[in-house]
Amino acid sequence: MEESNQIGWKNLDVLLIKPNADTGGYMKDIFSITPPMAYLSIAAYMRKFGIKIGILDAEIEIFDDEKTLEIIKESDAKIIGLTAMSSYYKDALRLAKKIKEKFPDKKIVIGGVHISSLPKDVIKEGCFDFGIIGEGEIPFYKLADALLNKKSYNNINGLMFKDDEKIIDNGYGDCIMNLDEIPRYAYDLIPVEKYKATPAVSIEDKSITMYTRRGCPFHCIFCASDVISKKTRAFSAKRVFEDIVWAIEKYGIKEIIFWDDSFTIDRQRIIDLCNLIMENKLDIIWTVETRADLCDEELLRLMKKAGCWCIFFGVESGSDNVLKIIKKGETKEQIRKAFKMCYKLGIATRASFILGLPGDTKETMQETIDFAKELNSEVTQFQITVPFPGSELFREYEKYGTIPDMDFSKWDYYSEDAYFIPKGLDINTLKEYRKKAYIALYTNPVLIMKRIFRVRSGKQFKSYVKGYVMFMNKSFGKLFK
Ligand code: B12
Ligand code: SF4
Repeated sequence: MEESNQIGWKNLDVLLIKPNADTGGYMKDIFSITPPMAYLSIAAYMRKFGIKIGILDAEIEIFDDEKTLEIIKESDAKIIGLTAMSSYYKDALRLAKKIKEKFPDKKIVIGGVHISSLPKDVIKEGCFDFGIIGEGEIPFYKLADALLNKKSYNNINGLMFKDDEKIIDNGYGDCIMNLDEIPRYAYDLIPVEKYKATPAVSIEDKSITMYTRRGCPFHCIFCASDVISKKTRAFSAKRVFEDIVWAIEKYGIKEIIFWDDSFTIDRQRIIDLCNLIMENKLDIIWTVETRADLCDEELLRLMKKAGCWCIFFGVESGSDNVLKIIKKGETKEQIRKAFKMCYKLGIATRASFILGLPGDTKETMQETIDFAKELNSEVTQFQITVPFPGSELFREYEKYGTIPDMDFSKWDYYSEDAYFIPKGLDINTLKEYRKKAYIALYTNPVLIMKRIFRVRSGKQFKSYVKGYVMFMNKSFGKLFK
């Protein structure tokens, strides 16, 4: 097995591990694997204070648990960090149990969206020594400092742990208000060249992922975004620009994938960033994700000139009533307008729709399919609602419907099953409508031709063909089971 660690996993105080995923194999099929942004940020921050820290992404390295345990032994790290979204929690739990068994003296700390959503359930398991709730940089640094230097950790904000049988809950951790204080993300600790986004998202071979905001001021009921960051803030335009220049110089990067949930929240920041890119004639293209109501023609025109080739919109529904119930805070008209602007300016779009949302009926799901056809985005995806822990929908699902199976490891937007059934609907109807939706968008020659005519470059075309073939091979068959 080829080893590609950049700095080695030896002589460490702390080792951050992304466990190999036993579960979530389907996600692996569809998505290529993306860098662990949480670890890049935490490691960058902790290194500032002299903590020797490493990152092991067992998924990208294709290391099984036995190999991971070997690396832990070699690393000599006293503290092991694990991260988990809900779908991957079982993997973190499995690995934590093995670590505890083999190295009972190592302290295991879990952070991320799952523990922040269901902290007590996780701590009760007993194999994690500490949980960090919310953003990790400050609380984890304080905890590591305390453990390594034998200080007290009892009062660190953001910490949860068991003291005998009592659970100590110190609430949310402190967060860094000025994000520019976080040094450049520690990309040097991961094998950057191995990560690659799926073709529908990225068209260049050399791309890199960046995340330049924290928190979202909106509160859509199906989303768990605000479980980590309670305060919204962003890296400055100057800082983002410097990071792009660095990525170009260090790795020859040609494309940036900004994963921010709503990239254009702070309009002026984006204007400043676009101007910096253009004034300095950076040879870079980029893609973003944002909301339709945060777009206007002047801003989009500038973004296009500065290299933005594609925007991903979470449209969710074609029913204004459902959009209201899910607290999306947008209307169909606003969405329509944003897509028209993109097409006029030559910016490609990706659109995501959710079927089986609270309030959905057969009629509203048909409206969603019709709206998807009307928008006819270059790439359209349909999910069945997943009520992820941390979302209002998870907390209050009984108001809107039922959850048939609480095994989170199966929960995935792209799985063949349904994990939330709105009142008045059933699993088979949801599956039937998703099938109908994909047939409507992907077998209609007129819609396909219109999309082809909108393609702007050979690279874009090649990437879409690759994406379609991948999708057909890996997913379409499953949808029709
Ligand atoms: C970017 C993103 C993605 C990207 C990249 C993910 C990645 N590899 O990092 C992509 C598009 C690939 C993605 C995919 C998925 N995502 Co996603 N994603 C996000 C998003 C928008 C931002 C996450 C991020 O990078 N933040 C920036 C970093 C710096 O912050 P962070 O990860 O939260 O980490 C901080 C803390 O959580 C904490 N922390 C985290 N880990 C650890 C570990 C330790 C030891 C410590 C101390 C602290 C700590 O400290 C960090 C720094 O402050 C969030 C929404 C949001 N705003 O949080 C959804 C979100 C995390 N995703 C979500 C989901 C569901 C998914 C999918 C499962 C979707 C699906 N297929 O069904 C897939 C999983 C694919 C995969 N294999 O990872 C959900 C998770 C809900 C839940 N309860 O699990 C969220 C919350 C969005 C939502 N719908 O509600 N996602
Ligand atoms: S779906 Fe998007 S806009 Fe809505 S709360 Fe989540 S991140 Fe914010």
